[in-house]
Amino acid sequence: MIVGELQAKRSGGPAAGVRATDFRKLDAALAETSLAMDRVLEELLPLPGGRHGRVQEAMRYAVFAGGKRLRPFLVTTSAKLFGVPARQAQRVAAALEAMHTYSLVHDDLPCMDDDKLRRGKPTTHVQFDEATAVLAGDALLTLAFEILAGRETHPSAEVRCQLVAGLARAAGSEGMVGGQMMDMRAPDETHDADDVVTLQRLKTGALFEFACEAGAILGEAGAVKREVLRAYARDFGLAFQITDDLIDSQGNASVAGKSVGKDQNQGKATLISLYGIEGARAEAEKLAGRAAAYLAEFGPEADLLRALPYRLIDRDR
Ligand code: GRG
Repeated sequence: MIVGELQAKRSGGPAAGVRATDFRKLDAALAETSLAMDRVLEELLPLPGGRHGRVQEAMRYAVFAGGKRLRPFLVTTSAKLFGVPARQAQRVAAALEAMHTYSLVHDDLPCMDDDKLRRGKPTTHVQFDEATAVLAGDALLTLAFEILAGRETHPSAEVRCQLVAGLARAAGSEGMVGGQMMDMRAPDETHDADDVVTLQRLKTGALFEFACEAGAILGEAGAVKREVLRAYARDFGLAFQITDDLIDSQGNASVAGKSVGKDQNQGKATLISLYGIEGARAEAEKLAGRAAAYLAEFGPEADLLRALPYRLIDRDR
């Protein structure tokens, strides 16, 4: 198990080489997922054609803008724990990436966060126009369900229904959309730490939870393993979000690939405004450790998942 070793390295212990090796393996696996995902998305996204080709161009622009493909990595890596065929996991991963991309396209619109830059490139509405960006987001959202419902995703209709229902719940008003609603209202309201955690768990965490649980759904795993993966994803997601906020607050646009300092300018409550930089960083470390510890249920086959939260909280350094 690598968790202890990773923690030892963090505190300057003797396992320095081990952590570097595990991070290297993880980086290689992330790069491999990214390439595989590009191939699968290339195949599943409609080719631009006809008088409506512009919306398909915008869908492709947003999907191939250079995202980290983290959610696909979580789907395919959790699916491997249950011996799920790669093709099935990749289809679910592609569906989730389509959903995630829709959320970013809409989040960047002038009526929401009004961002001009995403992943270091002009946002979709800047590159095309607002109406095209709204439609491209809508089409990506619906494409996600079309992929999940396809017979190639899993031979069992029951499993496909569970995937469709799981993604709908994670993305809807009790999940990501609900979190976005809270976020939109945030500057007008006061928030304590519990409110911020709820907001982040809905807005960012719900899709991560689905990503990890999807592997277990595909593998028709029992309730305990499903819940363990969800618990891992909840803490992982929060640690990830805190790190994203740290990057935003430190104003490094080249790391962020987007405009930074906006949370503070818009008066949004984050765990950084409540805990301070060092407090938030300590919280992210605690959550990363707890996320990894949830995976005690699994053996070394879960080592990449154990290393991932540590890798991600390292992004702001
Ligand atoms: C519009 C319904 C709707 C929801 C938007 C996810 C979201 C909700 C908004 C994104 C705002 C934001 C910057 C959140 C911080 C965490 C986050 C989700 C970052 C983007 O995810 P990454 O870093 O993105 O995985 P890449 O570009 O790598 O795919």
